[in-house]
Amino acid sequence: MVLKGFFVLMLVAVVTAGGAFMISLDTMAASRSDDPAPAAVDEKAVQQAQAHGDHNTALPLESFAGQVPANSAELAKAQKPYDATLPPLQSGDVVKVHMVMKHKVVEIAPGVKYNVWAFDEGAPGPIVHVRQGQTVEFTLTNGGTIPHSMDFHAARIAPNVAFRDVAPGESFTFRFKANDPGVFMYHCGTKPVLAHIANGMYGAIVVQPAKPLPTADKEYVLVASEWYLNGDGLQQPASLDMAKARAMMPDWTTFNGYANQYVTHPLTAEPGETVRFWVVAAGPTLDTNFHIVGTIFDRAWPNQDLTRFQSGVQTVAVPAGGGAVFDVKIDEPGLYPFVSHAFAHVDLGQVGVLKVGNVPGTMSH
Ligand SMILES: [Cu+2]
Repeated sequence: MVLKGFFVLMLVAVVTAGGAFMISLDTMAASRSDDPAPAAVDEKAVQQAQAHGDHNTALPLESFAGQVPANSAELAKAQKPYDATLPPLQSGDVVKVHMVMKHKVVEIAPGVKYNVWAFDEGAPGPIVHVRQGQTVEFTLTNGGTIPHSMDFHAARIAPNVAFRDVAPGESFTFRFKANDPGVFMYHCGTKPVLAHIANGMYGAIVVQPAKPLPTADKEYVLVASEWYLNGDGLQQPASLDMAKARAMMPDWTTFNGYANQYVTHPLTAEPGETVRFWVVAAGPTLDTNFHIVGTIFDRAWPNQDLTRFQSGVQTVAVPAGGGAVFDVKIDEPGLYPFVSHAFAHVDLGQVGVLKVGNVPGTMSH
């Protein structure tokens, strides 16, 4: 079925004491049938450009940003969101973690399917949670058709040994002691890494410091990432468009792999509770500029240096491949969007809501 100039307007209205703050998430799908025919290719110019290494010849690249089916609101409601809750710690000196690399089709936005390379069930992979000083015994089973690997940023270990490629059908185990606290990215490090991360091979490991942080009532893990599609993913699953990945032109950007999922299914807290966000920017290339609308971070640990925090901070850049930790204590009930304040990311889906208290109304109008 062909989309005919389909237009979805999601409005996130947050009523504050001072008035109304409104985020408009315009997801506008161009009419595919109305697309103009591609311009004739100047073969000679292409050859000349290629000879001189000019990759811009292939531009402009086609964007599928915001293209969702007519029943997208229904699909968003039916979606089971990625559980952002920090899982409990395990006891013992050794924590065993086993992940199976799988080829899967997952949804990355309502009705938008993608051929993901997944650690376990999807992208991001499972949240790993250990205490500083515990040993992680990690096993990767490659259920795919090409080599894959695992790179834990929380490890100090020879990567040529531990992060080596694992052949299809094989399993490989390595151990490291989680001596450095923080929230760290993990990812497949097989070449080309851009493709393996862009296809969904990433996740977060939280290493709780031996000296505990101030108490938090709720703890959530957010992995920011972007998706580069070779099709709209509506009729058949999209796959990676490497040219768009190199050009850093994502179609969707997400928290925990699915556009706007915590707008439809907000994270929750009670008024006066301290909420901790453990944030990783998986990229593969873009940073996330973490900000919560309507509040200010009581504590921010940029670059997940847990030895010192900053207070009264509005926005903190989390670099691709990096992490940061944030505490907020919100007293006034309401709907508080969390975003990457590089606002193209919000338009492409990297936005969620922290719902504080039992507030009336919904987020979508
Ligand atoms: Cu891989």
